[in-house]
Amino acid sequence: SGQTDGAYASPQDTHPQSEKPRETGRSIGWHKAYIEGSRPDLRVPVRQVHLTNGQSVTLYDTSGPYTDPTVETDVRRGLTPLRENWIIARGDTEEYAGRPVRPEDDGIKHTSPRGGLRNLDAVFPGRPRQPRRSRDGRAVTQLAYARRGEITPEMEYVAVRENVSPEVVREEIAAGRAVLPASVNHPEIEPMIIGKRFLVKVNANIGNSAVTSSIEEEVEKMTWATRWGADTVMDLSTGRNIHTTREWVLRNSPVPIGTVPLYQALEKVDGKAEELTWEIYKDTVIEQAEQGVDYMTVHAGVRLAYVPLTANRKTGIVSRGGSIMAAWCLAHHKESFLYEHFEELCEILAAYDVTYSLGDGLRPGSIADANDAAQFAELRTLGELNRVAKRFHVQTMIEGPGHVPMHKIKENIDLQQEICDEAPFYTLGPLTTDVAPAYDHITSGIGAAMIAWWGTAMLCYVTPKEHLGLPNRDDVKTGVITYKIAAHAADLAKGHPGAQEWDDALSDARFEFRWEDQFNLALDPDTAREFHDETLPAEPAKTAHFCSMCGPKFCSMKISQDIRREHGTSRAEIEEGMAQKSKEFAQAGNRVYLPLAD
Ligand code: IRN
Ligand code: FE2
Repeated sequence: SGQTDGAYASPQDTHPQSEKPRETGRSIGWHKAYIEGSRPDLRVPVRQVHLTNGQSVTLYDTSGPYTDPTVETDVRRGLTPLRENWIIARGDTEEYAGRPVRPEDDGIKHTSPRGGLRNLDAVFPGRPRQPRRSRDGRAVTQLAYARRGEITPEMEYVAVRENVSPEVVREEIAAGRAVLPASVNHPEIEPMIIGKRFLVKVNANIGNSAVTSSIEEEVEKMTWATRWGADTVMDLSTGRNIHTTREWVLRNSPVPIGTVPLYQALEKVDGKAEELTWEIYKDTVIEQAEQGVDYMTVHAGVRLAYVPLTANRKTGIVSRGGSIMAAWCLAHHKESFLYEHFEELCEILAAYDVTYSLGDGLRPGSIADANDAAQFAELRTLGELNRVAKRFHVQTMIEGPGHVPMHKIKENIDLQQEICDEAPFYTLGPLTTDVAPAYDHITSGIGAAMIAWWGTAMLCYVTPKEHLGLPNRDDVKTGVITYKIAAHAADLAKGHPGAQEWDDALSDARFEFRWEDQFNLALDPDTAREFHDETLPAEPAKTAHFCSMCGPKFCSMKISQDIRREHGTSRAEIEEGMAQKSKEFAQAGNRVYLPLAD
């Protein structure tokens, strides 16, 4: 286990003074508390669930200041830049004039009432800020610091969050087995870590299309996703207001933000892939790095020679980024400009501490195409690029599939870990069957749980709208909850220290019929409460000693409680109790379901 440092053994025991639960005045049933680290400006948020039996359970919390009623938040001002002093104190970055954003980058001129800004301003009205970058071109990455043996405040922060020692965090980052995505231009985030020795993380994608969303809706989707437990958010906005939308999302996000710069670069050439150039791409990467994007998907593994390998596939190339790069390679019959300029790209990312998410542009888009030559050829190139990135001290994770049947999943993670020197794997599901459109959060949740158990560090969520349309608010929530289940199931199977405490607390509440505690401990308290109330709406039902599943007479939990109470707990006594219950059951007509009113 990672629990080598006693100081972080238990949040409750170590820092009782900082656990001051506050009323939120909302029905969410938990309170925000903070665990203070070695310095007063290092306060790690946790979710304190207060149980009716006087105990409390401390859970990981991603929701940011929005759930702390003592903090005033205002989307027009943005969040407090928590990390700013840490970044400045390192003395290795400087502010500079930055790159002017041309109106055509943003598309504000084309704003229509339908995709408009609503009541938000066209530009972010919060505090003016200058972008920051490395002072002398050297890497200012958490990887560079970790390799030098430095434990940064960010590393200590995630150590408290994960209940491990700061040294474990430093070691995992230094070895490239974990990444701590935290751009020098995104001081607002609450640091988090992605790696197989830590809690499995979940990413939620927002902003799939600007046609149907306003800036306001994108900001709201981000806070909504993190409210339910998204550990990172990717802003995949395209179309109009792309720069401004991203600015609003970044300034208000408590979690790291990822993007695919290729999408915006494509906008700049009016969607004509063949007109893309390295210069346009590079310019876009710098623009986004100056804004504070923490990690970027780069499809540099789609090489010219691999494109023909997809010719006989059932579903060809399904990755958006992958198809753009394949189209470019074919149009010019040249090697990918991302592959050719990869070292230069590393220098840029190192100067802002932007983390690579090496894209899987050739991931399978159907069960038939899983684990084929194209997919694994690209993976081998990602392994090569991972080593190049590490030479430049750029933190790197590797993206993975896709659509993969269960029996072919393990090969994916094993191969990735081997080829990519154990760099964090970040997968999209995988979907374990193609036959359930409208339920692909489930087809993929199955694959996600399996691949996470075997060592995948972060799961990219899939919503019920996958393959069908754009996710709305409910879909985002369903996607996040589904993936939190997969991630937590994997944490349990991996024996992550402390993971089972949550299950144990909920099981106790269930066994003791503490309904309110069950709801409040649930991943989705609202739906749990709602379902319960559908069948037993009356208030006393929540304390009644049975649930609606078996009815008052034959609740299994009630029966075993009765046995314990009436007969003690020795084996002979239990058997006797069971025999007694069997007789009662027969006398009542051997019916499992009895009418409630009798
Ligand atoms: C994650 C793993 N494999 C792909 N992803 C996500 O898919 C990635 O992080 C990003 O959010 C999106 C990129 O899709 P395309 O451009 O590869 O289709
Ligand atoms: Fe798909």
